[in-house]
Amino acid sequence: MTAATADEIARARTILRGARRLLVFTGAGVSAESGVPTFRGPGGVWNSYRAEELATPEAFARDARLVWEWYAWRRTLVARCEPNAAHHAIARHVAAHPESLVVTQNVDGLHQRAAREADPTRGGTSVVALHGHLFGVRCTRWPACSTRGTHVATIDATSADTLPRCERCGALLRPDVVWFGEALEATDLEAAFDAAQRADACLVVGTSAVVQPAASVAATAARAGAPLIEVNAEVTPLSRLATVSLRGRAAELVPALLDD
Ligand code: BV8
Repeated sequence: MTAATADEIARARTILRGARRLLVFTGAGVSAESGVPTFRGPGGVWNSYRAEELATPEAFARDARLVWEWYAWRRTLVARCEPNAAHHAIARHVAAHPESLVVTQNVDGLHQRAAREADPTRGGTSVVALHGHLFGVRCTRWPACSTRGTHVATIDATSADTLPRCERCGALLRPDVVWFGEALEATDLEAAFDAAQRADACLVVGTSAVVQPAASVAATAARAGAPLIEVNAEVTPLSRLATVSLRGRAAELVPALLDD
């Protein structure tokens, strides 16, 4: 479905490859070709669920089993997914340009896996995951209880009694993600907006740019003077801020923009 012209790709490529401090901002669309469903648009998971039903602290307080069932399903699905050519091209570029940064809304961990493959030393520190980690959990009594970290074991959400519990205090564990109505980690926001202010170019891949405050990261970079290059299957609210807005698939366009 690539509608981007060779001239648009060439112009975008010149801008991106000339950047020393590239900010890469991504959403669910960068992982679509890895088999991870997007939230909005055709086949999006929000189509069969309403975000308010599942991705909120109120939903978890009302029905933790249902929310864990949804996250258990996504964990099982994402565990079978691999980073695609877009994740790898981004990781290679960022490994070769250490002042660059990936800021993602995705919780699937695919950027971090590609980053560790491209640069085992810097690896995951080149990725800021604004909305948390699908394979992370934290105690529902956090920060009073300090339990928080990676949890890859299968979640049994068949009943409230089989939901994961904190080994330290016995309280329920929750997914370590940012739900609607919850604040993002201050350190993540600071890193993201600092990178946006300092970027000399911004590549936006696969986001509908409707979720805040994340979507403001790319807009901040554009307003601070960084040329914005957008890769998306559709027009988004960021398209009008883009120097070049490319219609097409991330796994096809991103390597064409970044690879040698
Ligand atoms: C907060 C959880 C305050 C993890 C998610 C203004 C300012 C601040 C807040 C708000 C505001 N206005 C409204 C709000 C409230 C709310 C919000 O933004 N609502 C929206 C819906 C209007 N924001 C919040 O609640 C945030 N918190 O502000 O707290 C606060 C402050 C202090 C103290 C207390 C509270 C928290 C938001 C985080 C919500 N959590 N996920 C999880 O389970 O995943 S958001 C969810 O949406 C995902 O993280 C997802 O990544 C994110 C954004 O979606 P996208 O990534 O863009 O994905 P989408 O499917 O929408 O689009 C995919 C795109 O890819 C499409 O454009 C498609 O065309 C394209 N595409 C598809 N295939 C391809 C492709 N492109 C290229 N190639 C392809 N192959």
